[in-house]
Amino acid sequence: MGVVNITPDSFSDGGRHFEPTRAIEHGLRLAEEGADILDIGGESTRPGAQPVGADEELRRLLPVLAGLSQAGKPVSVDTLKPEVMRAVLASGADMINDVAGFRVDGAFQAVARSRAAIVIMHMQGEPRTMQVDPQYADVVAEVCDYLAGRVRLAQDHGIDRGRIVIDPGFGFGKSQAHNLALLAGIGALTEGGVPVMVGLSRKSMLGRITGRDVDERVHASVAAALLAVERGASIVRVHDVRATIDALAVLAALKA
Ligand code: HH2
Repeated sequence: MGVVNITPDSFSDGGRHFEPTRAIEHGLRLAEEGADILDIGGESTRPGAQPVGADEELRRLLPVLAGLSQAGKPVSVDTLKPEVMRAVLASGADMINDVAGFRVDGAFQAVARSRAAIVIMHMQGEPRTMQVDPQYADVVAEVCDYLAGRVRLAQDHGIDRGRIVIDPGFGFGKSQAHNLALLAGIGALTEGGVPVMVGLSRKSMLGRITGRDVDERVHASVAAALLAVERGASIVRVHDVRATIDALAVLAALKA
């Protein structure tokens, strides 16, 4: 999954693709590089980011969603607002990626009657304060239990299990130790049989390991994606598609 941020303030590439034409060009490039899914987002979820209204979020998303239909790849929309979900589904979105795990009132209902896939992500707390002091007794077990509960609730809302993907939410209310435990423990997340997605690309946990700034984390991001897939992740959400594809090709050759 290739990331297309249409925001002025995303941590990894803030402002670079804020104009719709730039965002569409970027998405088409990622598709050409081999991304199987394009994930577009109109609101930054980085710690401390300012919330954006639904109108503004849609003003950013809709032209890019329309423009990317020519890529011939499924388009995912990264949003936590039910009104945004409904509008983008009516405009052809194939997947809804919700970092809040469909916890906002009406979120499951907004997607239930569509055929879109959904990504349910785990987050402790909310973006503004989630990194202040995250606490878990056993992070892997708690994230597994939480996601299993959300999958059951999604099914109770009439969402077929085959439409659901889960994501442990690296960096969303997690310390460095929590993130590393989750990366090591991806296998446990896959045990329920629901596909696992991970977003590790360019994140600060990789900056802490390597001492590199955000635009110098390609190698660490590729290593993290490879380790995640080896441990059972089915989808990796990445900024550097070409580099990740090459690394995954090596892994695939080994397994062939
Ligand atoms: N991470 C980010 C955003 N959305 N969605 C899922 N499912 N999993 C993730 O790990 C995830 C996500 C943060 O990355 P980015 O979009 O580059 O930055 P920002 O949140 O500032 O837009």
